[in-house]
Amino acid sequence: MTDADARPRLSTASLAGLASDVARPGYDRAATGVGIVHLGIGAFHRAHQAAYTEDVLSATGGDWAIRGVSLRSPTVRDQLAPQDGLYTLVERDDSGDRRRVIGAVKDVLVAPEAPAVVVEALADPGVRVVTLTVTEKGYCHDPATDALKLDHPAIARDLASPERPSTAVGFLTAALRARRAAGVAPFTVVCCDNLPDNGQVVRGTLLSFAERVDPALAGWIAEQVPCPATMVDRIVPATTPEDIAGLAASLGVVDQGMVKAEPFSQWVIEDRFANDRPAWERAGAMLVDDVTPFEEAKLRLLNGSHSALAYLGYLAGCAYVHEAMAIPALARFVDRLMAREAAPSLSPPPGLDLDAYQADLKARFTNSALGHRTYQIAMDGSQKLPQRLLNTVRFQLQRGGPIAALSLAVAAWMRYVTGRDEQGRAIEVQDPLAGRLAAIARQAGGDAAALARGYLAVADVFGDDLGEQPRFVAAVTEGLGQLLSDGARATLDRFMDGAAMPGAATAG
Ligand code: CS2
Repeated sequence: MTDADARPRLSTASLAGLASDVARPGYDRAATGVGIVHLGIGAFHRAHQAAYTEDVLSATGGDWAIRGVSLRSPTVRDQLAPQDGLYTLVERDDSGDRRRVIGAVKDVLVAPEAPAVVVEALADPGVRVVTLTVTEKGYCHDPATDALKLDHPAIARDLASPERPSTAVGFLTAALRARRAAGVAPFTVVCCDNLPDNGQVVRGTLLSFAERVDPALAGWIAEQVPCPATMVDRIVPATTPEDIAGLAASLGVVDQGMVKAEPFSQWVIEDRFANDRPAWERAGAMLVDDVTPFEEAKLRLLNGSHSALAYLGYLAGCAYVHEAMAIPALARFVDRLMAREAAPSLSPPPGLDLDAYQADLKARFTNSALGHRTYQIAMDGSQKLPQRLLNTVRFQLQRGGPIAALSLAVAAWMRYVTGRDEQGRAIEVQDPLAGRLAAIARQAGGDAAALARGYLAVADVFGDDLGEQPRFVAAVTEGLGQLLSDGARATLDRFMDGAAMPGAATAG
């Protein structure tokens, strides 16, 4: 970065000097008012919803600029403020890079520095849409039941001082309360996190929170605030210092806010808004009546495979997803997980060809230019497993269907969260339940059955039901035993050779 540091920063002033193949805002940024507040302005938002909004601004204009909010750290604000909010989206695959400068983000607020300013921004009558990417754990809900966790420390704090919130649901409530008091119409809340029925999750947590602050407000929200469901899809690995240095060398300006993504992108949105909305369909988004079948297909096929690749791949020594896909037994395992176990649990919407969808996913996972870390996907597994793998297990158990691959993927998560890799090195497990998961590992002391029992008793993840399902318990325990004694590569080889585990014996 020392070389790159001497170059000017990307900004309104340096924009004109960029190479002609770099796309840039095709509308008057200064004249565009804010219409969207986004909570959780990480790389995913900048590579996904902001890119769709950018296309809409170029196509139709309108006051749809985005005011970003970081709920925790000042990093993104500090990257974007010196750049007038501009950043480059690098679409990258093995054929090269396509670069676009995105101008849709007007500015970024840092919530912990000034919560009242964020409430005010959300209460602004010009804001008609609030989008969120706060990750699964950001809803502070029980992933097994979807209920807001009232004993979550941040929720308890926000309920005690609702006018100085720190959580997404706290901010939404404070802002809606201010809008209602001022006679301003509510905004539409658009959840863009990978949760099943994500509109319902945000609505449920919002109502449960608001009910405790002011029941009349909760009634108003129930009646007036639409929370459409969405399915969001684009692989967006974390930006590295090498990415920034490489872009600086090719652009001639330093962009500390750059994001990289695969070329593929999809957004399916339930068309239910309180007032007007950006014409996102002009940018390729699908506006539909029912998002559920798209969301389930994506969670169970894409994200389910991703988590399996992350845990098994990490254990097998692969830093990146494309490396995990290069292990033949693991690539075949993913095939089997998708085709035999996950796909039959889905009711695809008309026009969605599940076979073609799976083939595309496998191609996307082999993108070796992107550099998507298994460690990044492995994070927060306790919040991801239910919708990615366990709901599929439930479906298959009910009909006596195959669960072998699903069970091995779950066992790999368990092996991973013990916090030791196959060489005995520590894994820094990032998960809201990390402490509890580590304590279970310590207690079980390497005994597969005790370990599986301990983890299956975590109801936040497995509900009250799955630990009582003998087929699932047996398959997970056997998989975990093999992973502990033989390692991921040998376990996968044996699994794919068919000398399989109990789950495979029945129907599968
Ligand atoms: C990934 C997702 O990090 C993860 O858990 O599975 O972020 C995935 O890349 C996106 O959902 C793709 O749309």
